Amino acid sequence: MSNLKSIAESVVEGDDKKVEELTKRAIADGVGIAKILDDGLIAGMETIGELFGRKEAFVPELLLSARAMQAGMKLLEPLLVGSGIKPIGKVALGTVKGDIHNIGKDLVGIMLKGAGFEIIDLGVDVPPEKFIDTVRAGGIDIVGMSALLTTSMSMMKTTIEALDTAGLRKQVKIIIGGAVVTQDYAESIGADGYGANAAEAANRAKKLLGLKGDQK
Ligand code: B1M
Repeated sequence: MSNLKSIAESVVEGDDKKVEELTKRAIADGVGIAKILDDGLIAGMETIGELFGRKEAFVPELLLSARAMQAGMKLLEPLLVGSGIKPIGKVALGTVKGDIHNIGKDLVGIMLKGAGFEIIDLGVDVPPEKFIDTVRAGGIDIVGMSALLTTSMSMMKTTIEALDTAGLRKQVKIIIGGAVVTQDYAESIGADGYGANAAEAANRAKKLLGLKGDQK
């Protein structure tokens, strides 16, 4: 079995120690970071998600898998993040109110940091008022929102409307994403950009600020 497949399986099994060990080995072997993420960590989360969808896995297993994925992400983060360079922009990033999924958001944060952005991580279950307060405090170029649930998706629209009502909408670009979100949905609620995955989110963010979007 390839190391990446083992990483994916260990994420499914929720074995954080094994994920850590195998991720370390993959890094030492010179496997690309994007490959470790896509074919190892994310592939594992996708599998546990499918099992959950078929009622063959339950919330405790999902939590263990999430913890295992994060053990791998912790090792990849420093490799993705540039050091000592002046930020190219500031992003306020959060998972919207009613939604506590953080893995995709964190991954987007890591990729944005790697692309040179400073990140204000607002966490999960973020109400519109918190986005508003953060933008009002100044210095934010982009608001990034994540949603994984059909039920929390509409909170993105609510947040954009709230920013508009507060007179702050025009001073920021808004980018959204998450498993349930699509380009069409982003356009329909007046977001400026959509990312299908973390790398795309980073490219999109750069383009929104008029910077070159190409990304490793
Ligand atoms: Co939840 N969950 N969950 N869950 N969970 C999903 C999302 C679900 C699809 C599972 C399923 O039914 N197959 C389903 C949603 C169905 C729907 O609404 N359409 C679901 C459900 C129903 C629920 C609960 C309601 C379950 C319950 O309690 N009965 C509950 C809701 C809690 C809440 O939020 N209020 C719940 C809870 C949980 C756990 C806490 C157990 C756990 C989260 C742990 C954590 O985050 N710390 C969990 C997990 C792990 C999942 C799955 C299995 C994996 C999510 C994940 O981390 N994926 C998920 C099934 C699945 O997606 N296959 C599922 C990996 C991550 C890297 O992908 O987040 O999509 P993702 O991010 C991607 C892109 O979407 C994009 O880039 C990322 C990297 O490529 N992206 C952006 C994300 N944000 C972006 C922002 C951007 C741009 C791109 O711009 C700013």
